[in-house]
Amino acid sequence: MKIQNSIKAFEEAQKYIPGGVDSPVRAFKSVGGTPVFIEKGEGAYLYDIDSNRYIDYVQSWGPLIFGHADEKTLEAVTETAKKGLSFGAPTLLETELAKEITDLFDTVDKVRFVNSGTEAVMSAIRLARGYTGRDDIVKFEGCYHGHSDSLLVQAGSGAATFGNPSSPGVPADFTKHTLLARYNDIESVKKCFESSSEIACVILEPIAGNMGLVPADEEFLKELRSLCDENGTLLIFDEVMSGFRASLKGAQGLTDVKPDLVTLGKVIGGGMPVGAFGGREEIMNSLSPEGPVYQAGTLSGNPVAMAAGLSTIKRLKENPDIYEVLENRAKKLVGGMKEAAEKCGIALQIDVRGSMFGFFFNENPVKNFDDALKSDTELFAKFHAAMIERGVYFACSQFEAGFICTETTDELIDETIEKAKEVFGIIK
Ligand code: HOZ
Repeated sequence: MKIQNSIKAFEEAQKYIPGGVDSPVRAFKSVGGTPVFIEKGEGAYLYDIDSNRYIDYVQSWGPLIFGHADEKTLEAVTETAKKGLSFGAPTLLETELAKEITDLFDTVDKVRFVNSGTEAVMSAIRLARGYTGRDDIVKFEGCYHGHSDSLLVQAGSGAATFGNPSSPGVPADFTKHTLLARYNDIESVKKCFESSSEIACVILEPIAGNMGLVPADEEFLKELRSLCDENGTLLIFDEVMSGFRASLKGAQGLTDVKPDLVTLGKVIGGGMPVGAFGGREEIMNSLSPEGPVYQAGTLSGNPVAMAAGLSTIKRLKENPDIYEVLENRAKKLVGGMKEAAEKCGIALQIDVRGSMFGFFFNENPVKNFDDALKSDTELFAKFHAAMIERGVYFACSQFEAGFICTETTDELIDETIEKAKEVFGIIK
C-alpha cells in the first residue's frame, strides 16, 4: 500500500503543528508508522489522500453512528448553515434538542450545551462543587474525562497511550482535590470517603471507553450509588462516549442505577462539536444566570451543531431497533476475531456494549486500568499496522474503544474477520 502523500503531509504538518496533530492519539505514536491523512469519508469507509480505502471502526471516535457524510445529517447542517453560522443568541434548535434529551433520560430535567466533552465534564464538576459547597472529587484510574486540569490524573485515552496518565503543567494544587479510586473496586471508593468528608462528586464512565472498553459491574454501580447517597455526594455518569452508543439511553439504558448528573458529547453532535451536561432541576438551577455557578460560551448551542445533533437523535429515537442490529454486528466482529486469534494461540479479551466494542491482547479478563495496562501493546501495534495495510482502520491505541455504524454491513464484518485471520497468522 502506498501512503507517500500521507508521509509528506505528516512531515509538513509537524513543522507547523506540535506532533503534526491536534489531538495526540492521532499521531500513531503507540502503534508506529505514519498516520494516514484523510481525504473523505463515505458511510463505513474512509479514504486517505493516497486514494486508499479503509473500513473505518473509529467513526471519528464515536460521533458518527450513521456513518460518514450521512445524507440526512448533511442536509440538516447545510440548510441551517444557509441561515447563518452562529448568533451567540438563543435559537429554537437548542430547546428542541434539550427537549429530546430530557425526554429520554429520567434523571435529566434540564441540560446545557457546550462545545466538547472536555467542556461538558469540566462544567459538570464545577456545578457539583458549587451545588454541594465541597471541593473534593473522586475519579477512577483509566477513566478519561477530557483534558481539564483536575481530571488529568491517572487518565485514560491519549494520556494512557503515551504512558503519562497525568500531565506537567497541571499544578499539584489543582489536583489535590482529586481522589483516585480503582474501577470496579468499591473498597477503593470507600477509602476515599474515609479520607474525606468533603467529596462533592464521584465521576466515572459507567462504560469506560478510554482504557479500551471496560464496563462497570452492576453491583459496583449500585454500591457506588449507595455510598454517594450516604455521604451527600453527587454521582456523575460521563456518557460522552457511551451516550447514544451503548443504547439509546447510553449506559443508563443498561443499568438501574441513576446518576445525579450526566455528561454527553460525540453522538449528540452528529459529527459537529457538541457537548452537554444535564441533571435534576434543583441541581441545574444552580447554574448562572439562575444560580451562582458560572459557565458560558460564545459558540455554545451553535445552531449548525444543534441541527446535526437533532437530526441524529430524532432518527435514533424513531429507530431504536438500530441498537440491536449494531450490537449483533459488533458481537460478530469481535467474536470472529477472538476465534481467529485463539486458533493462532493469541489470547484476546473482547467485550461489546451496543455499537461500542473492545478487544485486548491480554490473557486475563480486564476489569480495571491495571488489567488493561497488562495488555500486549506490541502485539496490538503489529496487528494495527497489518490491518491498516489491508484496508481496515482500527483505533490507533490499545486503550481506545471501537465503533460500528449503521453502514458497517455484515459483509464488511466478514471481510474484516477474514483479514484479521490472515494477520493473526502472521503476527503470532
Ligand atoms: N480522546 C479521544 C478518544 N478517546 C481522541 C480524540 C481524537 O484524537 O480525535
